[in-house]
Amino acid sequence: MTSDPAARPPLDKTRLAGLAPDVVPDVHILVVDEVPSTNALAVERAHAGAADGFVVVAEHQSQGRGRLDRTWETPRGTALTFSMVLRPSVPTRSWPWLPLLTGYAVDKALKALGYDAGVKWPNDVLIGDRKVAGILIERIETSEGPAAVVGVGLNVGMREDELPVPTATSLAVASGTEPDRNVVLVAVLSTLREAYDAWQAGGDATGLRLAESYAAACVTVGQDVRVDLPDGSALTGRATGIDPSGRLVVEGPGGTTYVAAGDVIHVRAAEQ
Ligand code: BT5
Repeated sequence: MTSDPAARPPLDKTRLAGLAPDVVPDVHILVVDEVPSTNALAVERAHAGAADGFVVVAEHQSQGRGRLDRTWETPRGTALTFSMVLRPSVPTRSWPWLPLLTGYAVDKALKALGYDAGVKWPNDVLIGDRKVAGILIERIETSEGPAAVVGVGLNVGMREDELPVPTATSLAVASGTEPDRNVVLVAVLSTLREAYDAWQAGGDATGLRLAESYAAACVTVGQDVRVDLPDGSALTGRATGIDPSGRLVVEGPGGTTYVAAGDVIHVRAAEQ
């Protein structure tokens, strides 16, 4: 593993800007050195007319955002922090699938690269029981219609002592080797684009198919969980599946509850 952070190879602007369409179709990648948040920049660009597939990736974020005003922290050069503008043609009622679709694609790309990853509903990607990637989706109205900004933070090269929280891990910590961020980015973007195109093309059956594939990759299904809800209450029970709308199905003492991703503060494995 690289011991000197300054020696970490930078993102390859030329290579990423010039990716051939057969490597990753329909993306245009902008590499920036430092921004407060790639999501904020992508939102700005979407308002200014950026097309579906515009991606901004930063060497460093100074104010990376998590969900619900939480923060996302990664030391310079150790992570992939990027956001993609999407302008889906599917009805907006299907858009709640976007965070799950993204988590599914990141998980699939990591598995293909040899990591033992899994998705935690709704949109965290884990290795073991530690978080390697987080996803933040923002939906906005632009003069060209509704758009979504899909933000992904993926811990790549951090050493154990560089991880921001004890619940985090990185690809380097998980495998003992620091992979090339350019290779990982291309793998994630191509898997994401493929999943997105299949979702857009799939019509009404897509939710069902996606629910099955997602459930198979999802470590939450089959676990006893505690779901913290915005009103301060908590739901406990066994997570038994994902419904065709992407909701988590929880069988509890009071019966079956369908939990939408937007309605949760935290999902945790229930204490035994
Ligand atoms: C997320 O929020 O997991 C969404 C993270 C999205 C980050 C990307 S980076 C590119 C784009 N631009 C942005 O500004 N954001 C997106 P949430 O589920 O709320 O998790 C946040 C929590 O994860 C924090 O409160 C910490 O406990 C923990 N955390 C912070 N940084 C982390 C990291 N690098 N790895 C793992 N966990 C982290």
